[in-house]
Amino acid sequence: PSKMSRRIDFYYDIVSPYTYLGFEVLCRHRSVWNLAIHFRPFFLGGIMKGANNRPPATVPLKGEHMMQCDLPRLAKHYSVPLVMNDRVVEIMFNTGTLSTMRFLTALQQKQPDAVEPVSRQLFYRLFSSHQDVAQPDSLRAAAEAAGLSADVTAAALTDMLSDEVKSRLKSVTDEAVKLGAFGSPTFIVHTEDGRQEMVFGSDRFHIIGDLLGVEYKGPLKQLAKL
Ligand code: GSH
Repeated sequence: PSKMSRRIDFYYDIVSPYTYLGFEVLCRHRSVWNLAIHFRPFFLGGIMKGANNRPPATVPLKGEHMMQCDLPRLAKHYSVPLVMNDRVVEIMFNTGTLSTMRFLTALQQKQPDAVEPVSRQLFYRLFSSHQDVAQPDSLRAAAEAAGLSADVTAAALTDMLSDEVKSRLKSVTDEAVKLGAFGSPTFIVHTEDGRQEMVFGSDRFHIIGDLLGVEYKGPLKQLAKL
């Protein structure tokens, strides 16, 4: 990142469909807005606990609206290949993403440049091809699709089981709660005059633009290479 780049810390969990939208749209703005994006994988379950929040879909009508209307509309608007179905819901609410986020945390430690492409593959697996993202074989497949070597992937699969990685994920999650996070995606926008502003949601890019002093010109529909 150049001296002049604008910094955004992106706190996220793969489990969240709105976060998939936010992740892709943020990455599309990297060159347009000259962003230095710092990826901060966290665990949304821990955020919910720490913030005493509940997933929005625990209100049945809201959950149904998100699944049937809001997310399909947004996927089209942002041109992100997200398709909600029962399999996704089962993974979101039953399997969860604790091991997924531990894997990304392990990668972050030794191979920080791998975090973005592997996250993209994991989002794609969960929300487009509707495949598992928790088992070691699934993590390996996502890492391979992102172009990681077998050695790097094997090391991360071992590291993710260590106390160090587990507590690192916990401390990033706690740090996010301290910064005011109550859900995903959470952006910490570093303003020109040195403030840090918390922004929640994939639907606030116009506000992020305001905070950075740049114009949001829409979702930039071109897809990142998978
Ligand atoms: N309006 C936001 C957006 O468009 O991105 C909604 C994002 C959202 O609902 N995220 C969920 C969450 O953490 C996870 S999928 N919600 C916490 C909350 O709404 O309090």
